[in-house]
Amino acid sequence: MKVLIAGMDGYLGWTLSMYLTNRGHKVVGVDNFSRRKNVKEIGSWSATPIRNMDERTKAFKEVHGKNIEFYEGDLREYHFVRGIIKKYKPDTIVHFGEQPCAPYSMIDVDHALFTMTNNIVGTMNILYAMHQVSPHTHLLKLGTMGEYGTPNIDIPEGFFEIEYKGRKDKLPFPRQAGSWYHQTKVHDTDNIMFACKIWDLRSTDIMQGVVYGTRTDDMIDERLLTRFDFDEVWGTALNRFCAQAIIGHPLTPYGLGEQKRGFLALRDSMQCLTIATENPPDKGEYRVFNQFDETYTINELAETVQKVGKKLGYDVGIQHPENPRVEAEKHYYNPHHEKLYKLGFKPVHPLEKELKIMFKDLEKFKDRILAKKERIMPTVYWRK
Ligand code: NAD
Ligand code: USQ
Repeated sequence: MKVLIAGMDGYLGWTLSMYLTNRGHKVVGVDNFSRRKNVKEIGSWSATPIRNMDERTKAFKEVHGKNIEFYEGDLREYHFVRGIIKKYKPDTIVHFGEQPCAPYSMIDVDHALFTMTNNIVGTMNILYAMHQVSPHTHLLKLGTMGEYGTPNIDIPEGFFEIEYKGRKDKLPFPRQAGSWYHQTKVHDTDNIMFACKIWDLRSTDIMQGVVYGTRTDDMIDERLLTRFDFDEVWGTALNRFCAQAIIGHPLTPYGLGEQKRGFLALRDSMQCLTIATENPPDKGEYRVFNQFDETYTINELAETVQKVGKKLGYDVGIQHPENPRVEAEKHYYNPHHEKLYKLGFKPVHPLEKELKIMFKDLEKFKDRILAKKERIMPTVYWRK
């Protein structure tokens, strides 16, 4: 299949580009490198020393003998988006190309507006361009489990049957996002659903949980590593905890630490996205997959990292900083996730095994984590 990856330079984008190419797909990518710039802006960097895109694609060719094509460009520019989609007429567009970080979106009005416009405009441009020049293309769009929030009832995969005042309907499950970033995904969801309805486009909206991990099997050379963030703004929970354990910083479950989320390993995210790519929806179909492996409370994750760290000889402490976010710290959480399993998804590694791989990888970059140690404790508060 021909696959266009929007946001190819990112954590998931670079990883999927290699993964799909090695499965025989033809991959073309775009990115404007805003992630690299925005991480630098807050005084941080990736623990893994990531190469520039030219070096990455050359190293991939050298190591795996295959080509990955790349174009620098901004998804907010309609003519760029239309041009690339018209040229390649991809079977699938995997759309990662958004500002993905909740704390970054909560810094101030400028960061909130950047996140809103970047994410919503980029997705609108892709939808319009698909309609105009490539209506057969399948849009595989990265949304987030965080769109649903933490309601006191089970969370279905996108839609649910509801009876109200004696009448029944199948409706989109209510969204209750917890940051300006998560709100952009809700707006995208509405826009994609509408575009599928009026233009007969096809799309899979992936409600993905939090991804963790340092590698996939394609990264057999250090030049092929993907980024790995650990600071208070850009790092996600489990990745942060591993980096903290490596440098002897106490782990940081916020508040009570009983917040529950869906998680999946980077290699499992690749497997799921490949399954969705290779099993497209019908023309006019908008479908939702909840993409995660297991749910854990943040305390469970911290305790597991502590346990694995201790086995490997690290002295791992846990502290509970004041929660910088506005979120339920104790709540019901039971999201459904059957569709990907029905299509063949089999999670590859249990959590503890993946954590051991992460410890081993990150130990090599301990100095880079130590160098940004002052960027670990939270400074971005939702109620500031
Ligand atoms: P990332 O920031 O590493 O990757 C996104 C890439 O898109 C970056 O390289 C960035 O430079 C690029 N980009 C952003 N705006 C762009 C624009 N206007 N034009 C061109 N390129 C642009 O993020 P990630 O962690 O790889 O996440 C990828 C997607 O998956 C995001 O949409 C995110 O919201 C979603 N997601 C991520 C996770 C996770 O845990 N990493 C979980 C659920 C959903
Ligand atoms: N948390 C801590 N301590 C930390 C970091 C986080 O307790 O040091 C808590 C947060 O308060 C939150 C939970 O862990 O309750 C998850 O936070 P996170 O930073 O790991 O993830 P989140 O902000 O939700 O965002 C990440 C990705 C985003 C994706 C989302 C999936 O950055 O792109 O959309 O995970 S989900 O969480 O399902 O919405």
